[in-house]
Amino acid sequence: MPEERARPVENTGEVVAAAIIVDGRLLLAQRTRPPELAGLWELPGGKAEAGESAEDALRRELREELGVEVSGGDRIGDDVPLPDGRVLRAYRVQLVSGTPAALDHAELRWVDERELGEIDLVGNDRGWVPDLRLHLNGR
Ligand code: 523
Repeated sequence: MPEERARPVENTGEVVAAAIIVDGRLLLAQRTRPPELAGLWELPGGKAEAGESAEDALRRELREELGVEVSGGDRIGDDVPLPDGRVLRAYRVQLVSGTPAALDHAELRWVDERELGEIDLVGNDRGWVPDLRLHLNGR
């Protein structure tokens, strides 16, 4: 029996998300898709490719989505398991060059601690808010 092939494809990779903080403000990006997430705000990022490190995925995704160069990648917050089997992880990264532009998002916004508590984040990113607050306050 072709049981192996009948099994649904399980995605085991990582989705990376970037916390970029400049002068006490965190960069958020407004999603355009899928329809159920359109209009909600997220830490920008995306799916790591096979064999790609989280740091490389962050650098590639932010180059593609924001037109900036970043470095670093210290973890923030907890892992978020996604329904497709992937895991979503947030990382603190530093802007190296460029000014973020909404190349793949509806809009970008720099939020302070108060605004972070008020903006409509995608559900998956909401658990990171307490840690993001600490970063906005302390560093
Ligand atoms: N999230 C999410 N929060 C968040 C990111 C970057 C991603 O909840 N901060 C979710 C949304 C999707 C999945 O992770 O369910 C993949 O993210 P996506 O769609 O931004 O990844 P891309 O850009 O690699 O995917 P394509 O649109 O297919 O290019």
